[in-house]
Amino acid sequence: MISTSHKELKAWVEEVAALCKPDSVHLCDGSEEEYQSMLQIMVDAGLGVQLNQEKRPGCYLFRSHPSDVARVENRTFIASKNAEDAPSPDVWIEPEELKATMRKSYDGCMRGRIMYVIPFSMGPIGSPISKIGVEISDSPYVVFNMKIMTRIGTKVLETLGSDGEFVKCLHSVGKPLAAGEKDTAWPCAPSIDDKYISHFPEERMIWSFGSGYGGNALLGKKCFALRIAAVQARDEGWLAEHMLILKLTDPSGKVYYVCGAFPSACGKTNLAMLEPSFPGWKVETIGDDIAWMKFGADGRLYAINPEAGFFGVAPGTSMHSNPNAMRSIEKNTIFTNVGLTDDGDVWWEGIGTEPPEHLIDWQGNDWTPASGKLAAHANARFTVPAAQCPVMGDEWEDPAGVPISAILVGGRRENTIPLVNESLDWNHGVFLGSIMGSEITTAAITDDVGQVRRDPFAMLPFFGYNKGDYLQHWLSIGKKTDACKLPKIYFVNWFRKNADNKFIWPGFGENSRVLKWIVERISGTGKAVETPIGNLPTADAIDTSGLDISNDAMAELLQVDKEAWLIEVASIKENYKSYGKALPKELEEQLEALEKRLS
Ligand code: O2Y
Ligand code: MN
Repeated sequence: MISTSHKELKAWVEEVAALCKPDSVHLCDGSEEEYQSMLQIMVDAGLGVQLNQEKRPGCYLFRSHPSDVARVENRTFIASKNAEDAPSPDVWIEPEELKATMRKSYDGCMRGRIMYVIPFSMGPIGSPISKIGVEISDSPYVVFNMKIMTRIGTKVLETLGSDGEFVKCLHSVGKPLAAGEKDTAWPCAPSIDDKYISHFPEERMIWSFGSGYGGNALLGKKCFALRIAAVQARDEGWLAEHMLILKLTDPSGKVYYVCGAFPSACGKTNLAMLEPSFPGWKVETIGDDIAWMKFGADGRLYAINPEAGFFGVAPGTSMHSNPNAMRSIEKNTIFTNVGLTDDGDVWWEGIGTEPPEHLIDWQGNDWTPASGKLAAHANARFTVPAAQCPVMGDEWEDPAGVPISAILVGGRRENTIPLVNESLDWNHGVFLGSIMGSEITTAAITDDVGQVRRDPFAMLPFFGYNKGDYLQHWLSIGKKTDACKLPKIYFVNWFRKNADNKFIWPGFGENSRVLKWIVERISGTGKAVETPIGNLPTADAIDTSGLDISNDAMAELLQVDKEAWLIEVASIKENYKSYGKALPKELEEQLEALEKRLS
C-alpha cells in the first residue's frame, strides 16, 4: 500500500483505504513535480484555469461549488468523551455515535478517485514546537494547497520515523465517481446536512466529509493548528492561538515581537504585513493567522507560526489596505472564487482598480459592472507561500520561535472601547481577552445587529474544548513564570466611530503609531494614565506627527465613558452566564473589580 516503517500509520492508511475504496493510493513526496502534476490534472480536466503566465506566472484559478464557499460552523463538531469537555452543547456528539454515522458516509466515498496521503508538519520540520499530521484526502486541490500552507512530503515522513506521534486527519469531498462518470468542477456533498467537520480531541483525530473548501478541507489549519492543538497545548502547558505574529524594529534597531488576536473582518492580515506610516520603524511578518507559544529556558513565551503560507481573503485586499499581500500574490498563487478578467488576470471588489468592462465571475458566468452581482465571492481566497511576502522576518522559520513581548486583543467596536488599553496584569489581560468581540453587522434576527458578539481571543469558532477551561488554561500560563517575563496584553480598537458615524482613527499603516506606544511602554518610556479600565496613553503619548487628526478626535479615541462601560459590564455579565460552572473565578473577580472601579 504505502512504504513506511511507521506501523500505526501504515495500518491507518490501510484501514481508511478499505473503508473509502479509492481506485489507487498516492503517498505525497512534496516535490515541485508532484505539485505541478496535481495542478495539471485539474487544468486538463477543465476544473481549474491557468492564469496569464506573463501577468501572473505560476498562478491558477479555481471556482468552488456555490454551496461550498466557507467554513461550515454549524456542521463543526467536537466529539469529546464527556459532553462538558466540548466548547458548547450544540457542537458535541458522542464520539462513537458520530464515528458510526460518518463511517456510513465514508464507505466507498473515494470510488473513482485517487486517495492522497499527505504527511505534513505544522511548524518548521524538527522544531521542538512543531507537530506532525497526516492528511488523507481524495482532492488534488487539497494536496497543492497543503503544499503551500504547510511543509509536506518525504522529509516529514522521515522525521516521523517508525513511531513518531501524528494527528490523523481524514478528508473526503464526499462525491464518489461511478465508472466513466465525468468529475464536476468542484465535487462536494450536495447537502449541508451531509457535511461534517469532526474533531476527536482525546484521539487527536479529525474526520472531515463533504466539503472541499478552505478550513473544512485543509485540515492543518483551523482543525489541527487550533482545535486539536489547543487540547495538546492545554495538556502540555503551552498555547495554540488564533493570532498573527509581527516583528517591530525601532529606529535604534531594537526588536520586539508582538502577537495579535482579532475576530474576522478586523484587518488581521493587513496588520501582520503593515507598512509603518512614519520613518525609522520597521514591521515584518512572522505569521498572519496562528501562533503556537511555548516557554523557553529563559521563562519567556516563544512563538512559531505553524503555517507556511497565507490563505487570505481577496476582496478588500489592495495596494492601499495591504501592499505587501498584493506583492506576495504576483506569482505562484492559487486563487479561489475571484473574478477572471478577459486578459487572464484576477479581479475582485476592493482591489483598488476600476472594474473591467467584462469578466467571468466566481460562478463562471459573464459579468459586467451592470450585473449587480459580486464578481468575486466575499470569502474568495488566495493561497500563497509565506516566503513570497516581501516583508517576512528572517526568523519566521526559526525552530526556536521568537520571544513575545506583547499580545494584542481586539475587535470591531464603534464605541466604548478606546484605541488602546494596557492591561493591569496578566489576569486582567486574560479578562480583556475574554470580553473582546465585534458588533454584529449582519444578522438573521435584525435585533442582533449592533449587539456585541463576544469572541474570546478570537477563538469562538476554534475552541477544541470547554471555553471556560480554555480561559482557565490562559490564567494558569500566567502562573508558570515570573510576571515580568510574561508578554503584556493590550486591548486595541481601530474601529471607533464619531457622532457622524465616521471612523475616527485612519487605521491601516497608521496603526503602527499604536504599536510604537506599546513598545515604548514595554521599554519603560511610554506615558500612560491609570483609569478604571486599564492604563491608557496620556493625551500626548501617541505619536501623531504628520497625521491629520485633531486633539478632540484623539481625546474621543482615548475616552473612558463610565456610563457606556457600566452597560458593557452588564453585557459581559450576561455573556459570562454562558460559561456556567466553568467560568474561572478569577474572571468573575476581574469583572467585579472593574464594576467597583467604575462606580
Ligand atoms: O473560509 C474558510 O474556509 C477560511 S477561514 C480563514 C482562513 C484564513 C485565516 N483565517 C480564517 C478564519 O476564519 O479565521
Ligand atoms: Mn483566522
